Amino acid sequence: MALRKLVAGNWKMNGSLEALAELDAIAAAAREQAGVDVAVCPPFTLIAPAAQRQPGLAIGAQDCHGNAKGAHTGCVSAAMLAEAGAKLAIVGHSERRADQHETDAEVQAKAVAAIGAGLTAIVCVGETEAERDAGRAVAVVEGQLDGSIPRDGKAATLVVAYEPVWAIGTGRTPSTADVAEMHAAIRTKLGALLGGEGPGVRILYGGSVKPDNARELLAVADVDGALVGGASLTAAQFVPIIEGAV
Ligand code: G2H
Repeated sequence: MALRKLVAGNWKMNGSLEALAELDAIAAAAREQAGVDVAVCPPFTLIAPAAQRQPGLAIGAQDCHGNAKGAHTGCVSAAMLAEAGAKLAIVGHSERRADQHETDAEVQAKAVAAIGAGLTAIVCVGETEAERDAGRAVAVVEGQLDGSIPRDGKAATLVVAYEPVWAIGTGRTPSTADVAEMHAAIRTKLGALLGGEGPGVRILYGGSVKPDNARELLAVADVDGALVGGASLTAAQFVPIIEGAV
């Protein structure tokens, strides 16, 4: 089943009020490519000004807390993000799984909280290079899905992003055959976990997506979009990727 593609930018800990000017051309490209959904996920502090600057562009967060409120210094709830203008939240990015030691159970709680606040949750999974070299890539990702996907997830508000850890920010990407194998495995697993909702959940590829490889990656079966880091920071690089999704 061909799903409507989603191209989401993850600015990570980059950007500034001045850099929000990039959103003007990105929003214009999103309007022009009406067959593609486009989102940009800047740091927390830029969500509200980004949403105010381009109300027609979907703005997302890069994380949220799994609880609705409470004594969690430095954290932000999904409802707070929604109030700031966010429409999506990335959860379980490998940088957070590594740096903040987030577990599958915590990622699942964050996804549940995001969806409960009216956001779309983008749940990230992906194997390390050592796991791939050991022939365990599919098993590792299946295990992450088992632990991280909300069991009542719905296709309308749940997205999976497959990001091999070794491809993030390195300029390296898996072969299209390896991407196809993994996305097919994820599709099968989503069917097992979510039943009839599984076929409609979009599966993004992420990891060194650039203007010169986006079209090829986005043409792979069951690749329903891209999660883009470094190349989403400027319209000059992000707009060709959006165009490559058509
Ligand atoms: C993977 C990706 C965005 P980059 O983390 O989520 O980053 O495109 O820079 O590899």
